[in-house]
Amino acid sequence: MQKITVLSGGVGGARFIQGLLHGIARGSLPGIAADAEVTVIANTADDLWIHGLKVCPDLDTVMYTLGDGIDTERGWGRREETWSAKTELALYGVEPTWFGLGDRDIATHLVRTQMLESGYPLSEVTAALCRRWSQADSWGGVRLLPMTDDRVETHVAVADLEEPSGRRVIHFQEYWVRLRAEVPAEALVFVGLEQSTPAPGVLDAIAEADLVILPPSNPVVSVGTILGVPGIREALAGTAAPVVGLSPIVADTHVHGMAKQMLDAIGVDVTAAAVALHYGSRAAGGVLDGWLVDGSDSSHVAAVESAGIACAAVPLMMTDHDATAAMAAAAIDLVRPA
Ligand code: FO1
Repeated sequence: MQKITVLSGGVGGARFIQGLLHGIARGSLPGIAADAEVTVIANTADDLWIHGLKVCPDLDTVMYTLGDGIDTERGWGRREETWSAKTELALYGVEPTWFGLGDRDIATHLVRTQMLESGYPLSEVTAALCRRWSQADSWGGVRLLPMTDDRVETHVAVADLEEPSGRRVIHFQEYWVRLRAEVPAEALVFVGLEQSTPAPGVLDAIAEADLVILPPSNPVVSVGTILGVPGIREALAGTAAPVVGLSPIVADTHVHGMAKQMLDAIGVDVTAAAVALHYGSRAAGGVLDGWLVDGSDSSHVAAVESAGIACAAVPLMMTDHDATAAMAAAAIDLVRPA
């Protein structure tokens, strides 16, 4: 039984996983059998407590997407959603009103919050929630793990002239949802990350994998935070599996989300090559054996290769499951033993 492990954020990662599962089912991935098992290690640093509920956007986006409950327009939250509770909260004048919890989505957060408060770790809560969503044909036998059971939150420092320090630190969700990432992120703080430990099953999923994939999720606040959990980078450096990534940066900008603003915040150039070098080649103590860039970035291939990372330029737009499966096939081809 072949094991594929994917380190994923939310929307982009979930879309990639759908294409990967499509390719496995169709047998279009070189050397990958139709019964290959996929484990997803999801970012939890986007998580936040809001209105007394624990919300896990990246876990829920992967869960709803593979479980066929996602709203495909928004890319997050439930389809056929209603917003009565959100409207009532606003009528009570309860803040924050900028983060919308749909009525169906709230049920997920109620189950999660009750279980956490009863002492269940996030990994067991996630497994319990997935018992419902894994019934869907589109689930593809995926095992979904949080990167850690510990509380980790990405906070963003933004300029604020009313503050004596000239800065204010806000939760990542406020930066993304309320400010729409329209102001520079001056610094990032990953609260709790250094003290966190990998959730049960995470290190084994990397050590026992036949292939590890870094999908085109945000390299700083999604894949970057997963790599920041102590022990995970070491597990990637040590696994016998080849590790291959796909660039989230195409033609010097992000395809969606806010990767540009996040890379600016940590001083990494917003190019397909710079992100590969940021992850680092395995030979030089980093994590990558291979890196796919988009056709429009073929000029970056040489720089990536000279860093000791195999590289190819292929179309990286996940326009449909076939296109995404072709990306997965190209990634596997890049690192497959000859
Ligand atoms: N994104 C928005 O732009 N507006 C929202 O009101 C919003 C609410 C929300 C609720 C639950 C959830 O799981 C995700 C939600 N998101 C919302 C998306 C979220 O900000 C993103 O999925 C990730 O955190 C960013 O990668």
